[in-house]
Amino acid sequence: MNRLVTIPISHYCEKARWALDRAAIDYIEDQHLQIFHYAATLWAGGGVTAPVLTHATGVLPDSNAIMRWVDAQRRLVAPLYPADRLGEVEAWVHRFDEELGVPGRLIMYQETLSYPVEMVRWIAGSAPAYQSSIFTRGFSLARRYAKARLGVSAEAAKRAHAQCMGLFDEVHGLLKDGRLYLLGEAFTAADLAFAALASPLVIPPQYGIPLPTVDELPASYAAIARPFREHPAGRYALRLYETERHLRAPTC
Ligand SMILES: N[C@@H](CCC(=O)N[C@@H](CS)C(=O)NCC(=O)O)C(=O)O
Repeated sequence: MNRLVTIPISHYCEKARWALDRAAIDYIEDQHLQIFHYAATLWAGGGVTAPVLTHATGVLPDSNAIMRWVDAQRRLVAPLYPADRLGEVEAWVHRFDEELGVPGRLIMYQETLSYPVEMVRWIAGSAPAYQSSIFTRGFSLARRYAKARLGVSAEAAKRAHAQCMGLFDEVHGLLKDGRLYLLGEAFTAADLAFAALASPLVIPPQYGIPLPTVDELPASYAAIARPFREHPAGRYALRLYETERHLRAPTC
């Protein structure tokens, strides 16, 4: 059986989950909280980051490798990587990974690391209960670790905010001509990556694990999320979640 090792809240893991779900590929998800995931990803044959997918003949230690593998398993009418747009799709996915995934995650940590109990509830998914319990009790250590590993600070979050807003404006620029999807008329890995990686900013209700509503977020986080949700690119990400996240893609 395919096994996907994840950090449940991770939006890179969400990319992999979404791709597998969309192609109706069976898998077991093995969820672990941050730091605890190291044992699971390394044991699975991956590196220090999640997701890692183990399948019958190999190990894929990266969300983009997983999306590419999914495409190779099924002849989808709308593949994630259409052959005639490969370069463009890959370029957008790479940009979203670096310019949205990384700064969006930093904002999420900056805005939640002061709320240990709520945060652990939001990020836990179905990770083992002992992990949540240790995480909550050792939260000050986890907070220090997150700050050091990801460079979380108020100053960095401010820069991250400007970077994400700039990218949202750029995405809006693409969509202005009325196209249905980022590259035209078909959903691709670029759309999936944009919507999944925008999740910490737009908080989609259809995310792969239950998220708090915007009103349940700490006030300062909600004040950041609302303008992103109302931005045309944010509305686009929310629409993709609503219409595509739980859709099974037709095969040829
Ligand atoms: N390029 C990787 C990045 C994945 C990634 O950064 N995952 C984060 C979770 S959001 C992680 O596992 N971080 C753990 C760490 O860096 O210690 C992918 O797309 O799979």
